[in-house]
Amino acid sequence: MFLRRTAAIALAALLATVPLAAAPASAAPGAGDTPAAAPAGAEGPIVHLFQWRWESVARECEDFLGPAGYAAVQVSPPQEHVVLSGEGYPWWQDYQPVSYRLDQTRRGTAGDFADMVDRCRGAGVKVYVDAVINHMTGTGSVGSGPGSAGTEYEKYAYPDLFGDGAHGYSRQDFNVGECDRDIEDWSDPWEVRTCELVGLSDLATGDDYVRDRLADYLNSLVGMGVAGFRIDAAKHMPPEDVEAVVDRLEGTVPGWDRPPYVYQEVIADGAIGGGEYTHIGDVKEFGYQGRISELFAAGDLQAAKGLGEGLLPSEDAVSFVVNHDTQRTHPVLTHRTDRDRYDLAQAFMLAQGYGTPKVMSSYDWSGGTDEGPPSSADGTTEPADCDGGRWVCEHRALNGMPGFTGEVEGAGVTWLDDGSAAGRAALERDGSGAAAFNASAEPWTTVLSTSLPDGDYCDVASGLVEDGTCTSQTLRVSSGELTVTVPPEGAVAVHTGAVL
Ligand code: LM2
Ligand code: CA
Repeated sequence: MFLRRTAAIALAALLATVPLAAAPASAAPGAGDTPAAAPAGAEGPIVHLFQWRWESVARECEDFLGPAGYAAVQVSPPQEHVVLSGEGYPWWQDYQPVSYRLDQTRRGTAGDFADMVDRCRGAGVKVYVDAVINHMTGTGSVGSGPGSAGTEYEKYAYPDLFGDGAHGYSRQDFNVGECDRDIEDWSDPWEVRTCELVGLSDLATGDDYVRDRLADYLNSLVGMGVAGFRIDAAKHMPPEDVEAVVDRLEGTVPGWDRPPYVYQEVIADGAIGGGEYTHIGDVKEFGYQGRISELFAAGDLQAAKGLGEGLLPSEDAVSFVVNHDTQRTHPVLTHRTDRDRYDLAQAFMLAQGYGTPKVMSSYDWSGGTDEGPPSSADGTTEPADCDGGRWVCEHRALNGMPGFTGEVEGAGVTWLDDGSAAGRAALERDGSGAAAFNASAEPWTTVLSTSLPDGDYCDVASGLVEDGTCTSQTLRVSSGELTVTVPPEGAVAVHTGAVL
């Protein structure tokens, strides 16, 4: 253990001193004779439909996500999970895998899952899966049992990973021989990556057997048309381990003709930086998340113009205002604290152009932060309903803003306001879009000087183009001028992809 630890510290020190540019690039598609390819860059905004049933996601892809311009939907973990009836079926059951079977989870069957992937693809929306690959179960109220699909397990013993009896994990497939306790010293990268995260049995991701099983799981999803992965707890695995699994992924997603997109959960701190993982795939930028929520909570839109400075390069980052963890643990700006301002922050993120934006769509809770989504008595999740109840459906309030993000991709940013009001800002994405944001209680009428072509545009901050007509107000650009009245705590946005 001592030797391994010393080597790991030396490696961490080395990684910290290697300039980012020297990080090895993954093989290009078609290079050599392996199917592995460089993970694809994202192709537009993502929405996280947290805890939604598969058939509800399928319906939402068709009814809203495709028409609104979302490129992808992130779904909650699809693998068999623990069932904690004694704890009221908390949402985080899903982050304790029992096997990689999709047969039966709280969100539906394997058939429902496959149908969702097909229907979302038909609507032009990719499905990204939350991949829990750092660990299996923990030591909660239930230390063993059948999982959601009936597989027997106990901590460090998962005999049947794929339902065919061919492969399992046993004690040797975990880091328990290296470190058999919780992470205590978070300043030590070796410990963060080898010991147990909140008691969860930590997989020996350095071993080929484990890497092969993880790749079997992810490739079975790719084979169904799953087009990307959020790598859960990536920070808790050495970059070379994550890379070894990503290198094993199929090079082409059926129906999308490109490799899977990979983005990683790395909550960067003094010990571990996001830049250690950007050669593998994109990284969730928690620095952006912290700043945008604080600046919007404070109503400082002028300062928000500088969001992104000093963070990961935009092309390596996934940007977000909240995720399912921060809305519970650091609720600075959420649907519960200040709904209008929070919606405004997500709209601003979609317009500003830093990173690949990921919109959060939540369910509300009243019985504490562990409370699961609306469920039946057996812990099975109920269909999502945006017309009432606890499903918040924040993504619906953003209307056609994701289409704005897609249309203006790559265009430079020019600020159009005069900078005189802290709570008001307007921008142009050069030649392709313009938007104005108003974090104040009064409406804001202003004339924007824009390089957008003359014409009638749909306001996608409050509507969408449906069957050639705008469901909201139409705004006219004439001789390079666009007059807008931005509602209190609201936005106005137009782009060249939504012209009437
Ligand atoms: C993540 N990203 O890296 C997820 O975003 C986060 O939601 C997950 O934690 C975490 N990593 C592990 O996948 C959640 C939840 C924890 C919960 C775990 C496992 O936030 O509270 O831990 O999932 O279900 C729970 C109990 C905890 C207990 C542990 C093990 O809350 O008290 O620790 O299970 O039984 C003894
Ligand atoms: Ca680990």
